[in-house]
Amino acid sequence: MHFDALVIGAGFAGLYQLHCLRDRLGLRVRVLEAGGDIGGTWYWNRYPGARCDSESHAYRYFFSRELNDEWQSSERYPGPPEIRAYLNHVAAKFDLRRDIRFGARVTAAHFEDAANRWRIETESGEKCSATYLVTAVGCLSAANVPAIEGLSDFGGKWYHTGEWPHEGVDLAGKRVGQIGTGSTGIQAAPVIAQSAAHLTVFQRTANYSVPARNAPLTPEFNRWVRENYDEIRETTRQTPNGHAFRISRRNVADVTPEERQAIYEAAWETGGLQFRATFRDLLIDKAANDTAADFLKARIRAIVKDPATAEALADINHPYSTKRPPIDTDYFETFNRPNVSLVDLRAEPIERITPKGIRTSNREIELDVIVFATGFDAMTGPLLKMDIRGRAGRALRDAWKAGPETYLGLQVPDFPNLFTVTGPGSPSVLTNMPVAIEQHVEWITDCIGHLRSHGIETIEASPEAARAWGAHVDEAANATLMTHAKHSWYYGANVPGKPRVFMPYAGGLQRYRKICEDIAARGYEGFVMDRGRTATVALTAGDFAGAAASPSPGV
Ligand code: N01
Repeated sequence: MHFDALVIGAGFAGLYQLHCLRDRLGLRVRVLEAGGDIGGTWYWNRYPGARCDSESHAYRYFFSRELNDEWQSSERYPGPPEIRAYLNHVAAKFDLRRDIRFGARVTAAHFEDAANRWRIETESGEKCSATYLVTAVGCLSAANVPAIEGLSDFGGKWYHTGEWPHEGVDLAGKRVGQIGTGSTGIQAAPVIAQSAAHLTVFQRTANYSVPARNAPLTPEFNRWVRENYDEIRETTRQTPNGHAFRISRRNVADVTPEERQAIYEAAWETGGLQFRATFRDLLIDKAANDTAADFLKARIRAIVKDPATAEALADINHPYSTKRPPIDTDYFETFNRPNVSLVDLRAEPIERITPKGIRTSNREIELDVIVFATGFDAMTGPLLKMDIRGRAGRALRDAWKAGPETYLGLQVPDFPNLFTVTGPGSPSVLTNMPVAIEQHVEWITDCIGHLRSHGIETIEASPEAARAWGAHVDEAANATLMTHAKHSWYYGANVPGKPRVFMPYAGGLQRYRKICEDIAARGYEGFVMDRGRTATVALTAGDFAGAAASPSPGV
């Protein structure tokens, strides 16, 4: 069957892309979704303690005031069931389900030069084709289970948090080992500890965390959200990271040490990702960052009673927020429970998994369940899992051998009419995702509308523009302290053999939006239409100058 557009994925991105292409442009669209229902990341991530770190009033679509008016969130941070309920409401309101095929995992997408179309194949062998292919596969959807020797011999059960069984896992009375202390592990450990007989947390890298301070939302707050839709929406569009809070304009050095302490204490009490918005230079000045890092380490030492455990948890070797900063509910407090212990893998690395548990260099720890909170093959992983081939059969895997090459994170040279929502090279994971998604989906919709109204058959990024954009993505990252955490997944460092390239765009979502708008207004500068029929303009990183000035500390 042939469609005007195929969209891969039915999460926040795929649902809105379907609505835009079908209902605004009038195209024939099909969404192919690997999961059994809509939800994307929230369909798969059902681990204990899973919750969104963005606040409910910002973690939503802003394209429809009516939709905003209709929806009431129950808590400050939405949990997966509430997010799925929200997306179900969206799907029903815009009648989206009829164009979504579930259980359809795309394995291959090949561009046919002669016919100017994409041929798509799913795992079950289903085939179809489309003029435009939009990937809405998420940035964090390819689970990363580290290749630790002996896993296949393990006599208990093991799970990755990103592929958690939908029926749940009964951990009551079980000895659980959790590997990983990123955002996911920090959410999961306190909840696992409540039911497990014993929880052992295996920590390779100590991490900062700020209390989330989740709470039910009052009717007054929900009324405020309805009545201030325009202002909230505007804030998410004007801030570097798409949240509904602004980053302070003051620098750390603008206040006295006492004032600074009071500011940090107030932010700690408020809780959430806003902690990093206390000063504008936290992500660009190491001395400024040290003051936040010291404050947070002191908090860990004050909370955790066992001095050795406190020291291992506070022994953090990257500046605050240079890896994605977690927020938590009682994470550090959890280590005061008698049924929780910490294994510091820097002192005693894992040697192997045994039939009975995990053996470190010092001892064997017996376990019934291993929870891998070990993250994802981020950003490129979900795309490279598929066999995507562009002009002349060129594989995306080959094109990206040295790291992802994109123009604006939206298109790849030699892959015509392929659009990558929140692709590498875009702000994506450094932002409150729905806001970045809306911006991409609307830009793609306008672009396809432009092609159709001008009788243009193909659009693709020019190699020069992609190179210039890549240089600018590097430049933007280098203007921040994020280069101090080269072992983060932002650099692909968590996946052995993955090229070490800073993948998201750190120049700020508001500035990125402006760059995308300007490029479109200049006739899609840097893109090649119908293979050269419309001239492209050669770009250099300097063409995006100034964009690195306002780094976006990320979600
Ligand atoms: O994954 P991570 P995550 N042996 O990669 C450790 C988003 N998110 O799932 O740092 C031992 O951050 C690894 O150690 P190290 C958010 O963007 C969003 O927690 O590599 N340990 C690390 O501690 C987040 O950033 C929400 O040394 C191993 C951990 O596993 C992203 O998802 C909620 C290991 C992995 O941390 C990913 O977070 C939760 C090994 N072999 C998450 N391999 C929202 O609110 C890895 N580790 C929307």
